[in-house]
Amino acid sequence: MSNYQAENITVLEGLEAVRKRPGMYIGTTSERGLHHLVWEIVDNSIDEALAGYCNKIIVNVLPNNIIEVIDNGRGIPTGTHPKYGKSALEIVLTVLHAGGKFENDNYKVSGGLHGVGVSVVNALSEWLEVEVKRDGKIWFQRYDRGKPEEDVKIIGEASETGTKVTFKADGEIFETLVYSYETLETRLKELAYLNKGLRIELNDMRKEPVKSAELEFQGGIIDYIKDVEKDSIKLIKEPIYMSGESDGVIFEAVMLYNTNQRETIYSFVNNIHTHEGGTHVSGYKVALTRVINDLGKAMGYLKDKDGKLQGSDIREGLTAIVSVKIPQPQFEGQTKTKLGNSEVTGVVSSIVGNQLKMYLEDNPSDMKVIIDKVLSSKKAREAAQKARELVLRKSALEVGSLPGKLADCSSKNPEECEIYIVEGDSAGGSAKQGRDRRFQAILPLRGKILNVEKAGLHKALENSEIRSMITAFGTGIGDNFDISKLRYGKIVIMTDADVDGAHIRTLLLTFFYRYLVDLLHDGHIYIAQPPLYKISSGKSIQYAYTDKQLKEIQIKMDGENKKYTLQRYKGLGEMNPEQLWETTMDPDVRTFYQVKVDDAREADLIFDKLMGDKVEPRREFIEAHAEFVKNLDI
Ligand code: 28F
Repeated sequence: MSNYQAENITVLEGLEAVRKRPGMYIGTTSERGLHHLVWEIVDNSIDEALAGYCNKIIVNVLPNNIIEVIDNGRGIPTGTHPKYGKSALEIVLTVLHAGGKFENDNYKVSGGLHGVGVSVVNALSEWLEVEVKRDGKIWFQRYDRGKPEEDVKIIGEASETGTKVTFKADGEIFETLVYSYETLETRLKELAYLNKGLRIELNDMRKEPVKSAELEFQGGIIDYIKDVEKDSIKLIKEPIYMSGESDGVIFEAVMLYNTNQRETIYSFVNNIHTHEGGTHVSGYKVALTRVINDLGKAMGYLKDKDGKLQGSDIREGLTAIVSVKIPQPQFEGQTKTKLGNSEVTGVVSSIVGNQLKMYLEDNPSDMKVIIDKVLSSKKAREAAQKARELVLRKSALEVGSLPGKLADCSSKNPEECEIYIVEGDSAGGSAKQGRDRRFQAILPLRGKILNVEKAGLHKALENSEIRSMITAFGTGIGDNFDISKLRYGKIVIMTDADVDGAHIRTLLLTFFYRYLVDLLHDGHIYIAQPPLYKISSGKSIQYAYTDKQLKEIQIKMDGENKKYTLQRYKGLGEMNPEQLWETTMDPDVRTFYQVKVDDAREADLIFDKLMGDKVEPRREFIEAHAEFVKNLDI
């Protein structure tokens, strides 16, 4: 049997193999598989572009869903192939994987099936025609289900070069023969972004008027990231672009920061979207983390107390596109979209390490913005972590102890239970002794709780008083807040009636408003009203809760010519437990003020004015309220 016949049998067996098990070559025979036919052909043109010989590709969808792809590359070689004694063109179109680009080391791209070659498309087409302009001639061949109708022949002359492939997918193989314009445009647009300067035209000629897209991006992936991020709020004015080549790896990447919390990294190898990432992405991440940490310190934006910033914090709000082109990509992962080549990690991390460092040194304002964003991400993460721990610890504590300072009540029914937040140990002591321990719990606070105004949740959670309260309440905080876990129906703020007491109360209301606002919404927060004065005359003791009440009592006393002594309560600690109970805690006698959300909001606004950063509003507020100041803390 001659070499020629042997080759023919190989070709026939190859085409039969493809037609028998198309899924082995193009994944499915559904709409996705149908579009893979186009990607295989287009990828060969892209290869020509990558090799530097093609800068224009046209994709036409003709009536009856015939696809036509035209490029202005060198044209598939047509000379007699030394091994097969036939035109190289026929070999490329009929021998499996003879697309040849597998062998030599230019950059085989592919539509995601890693370049099974145009011969597969040929085998799966009812018919296919190829037209090559090369060496001043136009070469032509037509195939039926992959089998040449006749030898390659010259059908004309041409001065330019290029390849045109026209084909009709085989209705015997595919579930559908209808192409989606959107699917074609989306992928062709991505290819145009990934191959800057390449012009790709798409024309849908299946019906009038023709629908077309002209896809060409001189900015390449810079244009890509601007399009992807067109609706987001950017933190840095321009995307950061890096590129380089070494050890046969062509690399480029572009990145920007926006105000959201997501990390978005699109990565590609030879234009294949590596959804599962791989060594090119890890190389990029390693370098990014190193540069932000090292440069952050060197430029004085990071203090030692900030510690080493974690990659995940650094990548919050980051969008990046990483694209490498390598001759022999090894794909791994579930869907074969993870790059495995280990040599790529080092190449990418050194290019990014150098170029990102240079860029940020030249743009310190960008560096500052990035560091600020990363630090706030870090703090938010830590706060969330602490809040989770609180909840965990609380549930752990559930079995045993709650905050040491808490004198809990015996009832476990939140409806009837109330917790008093009391300022200072002396008042705390009287409250513990004076209370009804069946339904009244006492949590003494030592000194001022944190000024949560400027601190933020992470800082607030570092404050033990605040942590005690959250643990005692049982609801958790932040993302973990769950009001159904509240352990008390009433949370009662019981502070002294002096300036300090008012300050503590404002701090507490601000904290509740900022971090536990649902407790306010649901009406769980109260303010105890201890008496301001004790009027004693002989055995009888009366209490006045307001100046007005005092006046009325005094007028009455005077009217009856009674001698009386008057005591102004400066602090709760001046009352003994019985007095505290009968004036302030006994449900039958006491007056509580139930806090509304706007009270707390008012407190928050006042707090912001008095304790926030802006000086002007504070001055205005004090001047406006000076006349009401009775006992100003000097
Ligand atoms: C519409 C589809 O398929 N374009 C292609 C070329 C160019 C060459 C090539 C293709 C080398 C020897 C295996 C030309 N001159 N468009 C396309 N353009 N294949 S496919 O070579 C094939 C390999 O056989 C080409 C010099 N080197 C390569």
